Amino acid sequence: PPHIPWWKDAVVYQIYPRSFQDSNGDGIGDLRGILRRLDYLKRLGVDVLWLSPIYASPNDDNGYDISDYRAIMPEFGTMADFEELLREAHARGLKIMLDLVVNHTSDEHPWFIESRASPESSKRDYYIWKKAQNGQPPTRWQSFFSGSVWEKDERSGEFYLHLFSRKQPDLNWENPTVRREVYDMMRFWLDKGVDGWRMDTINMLSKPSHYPEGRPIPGTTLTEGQPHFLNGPRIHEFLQEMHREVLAHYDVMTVGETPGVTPAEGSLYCGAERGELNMVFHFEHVFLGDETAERGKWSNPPLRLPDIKHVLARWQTELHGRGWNSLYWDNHDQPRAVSRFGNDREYRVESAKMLCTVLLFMQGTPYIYQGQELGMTNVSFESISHYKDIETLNAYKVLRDEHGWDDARVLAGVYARGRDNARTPMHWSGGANAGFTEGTPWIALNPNYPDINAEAAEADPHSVWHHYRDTIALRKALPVVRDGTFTLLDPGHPTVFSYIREDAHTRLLVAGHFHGQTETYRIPPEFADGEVLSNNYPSLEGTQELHLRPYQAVVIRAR
Ligand code: ISL
Ligand code: CA
Repeated sequence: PPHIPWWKDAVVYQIYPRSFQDSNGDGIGDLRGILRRLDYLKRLGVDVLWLSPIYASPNDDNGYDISDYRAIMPEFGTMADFEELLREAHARGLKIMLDLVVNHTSDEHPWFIESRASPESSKRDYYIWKKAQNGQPPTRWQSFFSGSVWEKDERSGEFYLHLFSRKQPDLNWENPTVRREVYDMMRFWLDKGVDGWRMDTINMLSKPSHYPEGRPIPGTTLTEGQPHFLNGPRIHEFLQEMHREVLAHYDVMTVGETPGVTPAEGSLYCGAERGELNMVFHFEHVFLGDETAERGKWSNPPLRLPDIKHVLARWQTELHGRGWNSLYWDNHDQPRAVSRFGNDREYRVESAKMLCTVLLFMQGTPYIYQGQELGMTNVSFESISHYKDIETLNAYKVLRDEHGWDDARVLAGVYARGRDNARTPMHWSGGANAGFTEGTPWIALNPNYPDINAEAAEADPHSVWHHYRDTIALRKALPVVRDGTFTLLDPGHPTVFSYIREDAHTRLLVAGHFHGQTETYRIPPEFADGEVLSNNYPSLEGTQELHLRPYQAVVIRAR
């Protein structure tokens, strides 16, 4: 039989350590907190834990701004804590992936401090410095976190590039010494026994040799630089080098975060024979409509299910047999999926389960973000003063001061799409601070924790949690989910997402209803008398004409 890499059978659980579990009462989640919850994760049935960054950081962007790649953030614990966590995870058969953030460092990293000290510094070329032309930087590209991507350094009068905040200067991947430093650092962690990497903004590493001006962004003096820095000229060369130098020598899994990548581009990153990555996170389903909306995601353009289905189906079919998909709805940068794609009020439980079913039965490696297994929801804090996320706070200022949006309009965007929706503390119990901390949490809790929490969910056999656990177990028992083909049914249907998974032995029909009304839905005849393997309702009405209840989801095996 062909060799099947372990990560094709794995289910990954993402931990945002700051918000997962505090162990010492300072209000900040930490490594010993994660240690305390390993048995919970084992009971859920996941295989791999991806930890968002745990390294030393001034926390301008909650750890995505690293000041020492080989040290643990003191707020999260010590290296001994990390080694214990890794040991205890492995003892339970759980693997641990770390976040590799090497497009940029913190401006407080010693490399940047030295680089900035003088144009003659031996580290100058570790970053991307440009001389001013008539006092101006090379382009007017907009940063992901608002404002220009160029920051003037008063000492030399030169500008440095930062695609994210000004405290996240971009590394210069053209410099072979930088690449060697990164590879050494990766070996440092892999030699400790780390099982893989999630690679932050990995398709932005290779910058163009010139800095052409981008398309103007209406209503601003800035331009769109993304076409020039996404999937840059040497990106595949760099990743193949990283693979040759480092990854090929370890049995690890890799997933690249690649905003703006299409299936054709994606298969260049994860094509089985290319020696780059195992899989990528694309953003086509979560950024739908943002491109053309005024002020992008903050306008929260309406979603159309046929568009979502089209995107997901294309990734399924175009990567089948070529690369490998990652499957996700939620992560630490996205609003809670049950609030965005489901109904977080009267059908919260049903819709959270439905989203679980349609996601986990596609081909690929699923990623579950902490709290998703409880059906945790978005939060609406009453004022901006409760928000912590740099992207949200910067956008708030720009939308008010430069675009003239009133408070209510900006907050509507924040409520719908802001990153802090996903970053409120994990709900462990209905007790004080949801069992997250005995101190004051670093960010306010979602007030619905008395109803939505892990303790209650584990005790209730009809909870979202049990649906996740059962669905994980079911997908593992059915090789067709890993290997079979994917065929989308009824692409234009406005509220039902249904598809067929098929191999030589098994045919499965998966159908999820994205609406709060009952819908009559006709299925192919061979499933009419099929076996219902999964259902988020106690029963299913109809045989060939299904009467799908609000947010009902079923999996039927043809006899
Ligand atoms: O968060 C986004 C939209 O709200 C994305 O545009 C995001 O900035 C992009 O996907 C890159 O994200 C990653 O790198 C950032 C960090 O802030 C994110 O948390 C991380 O996932 C910079 O390191
Ligand atoms: Ca703590």
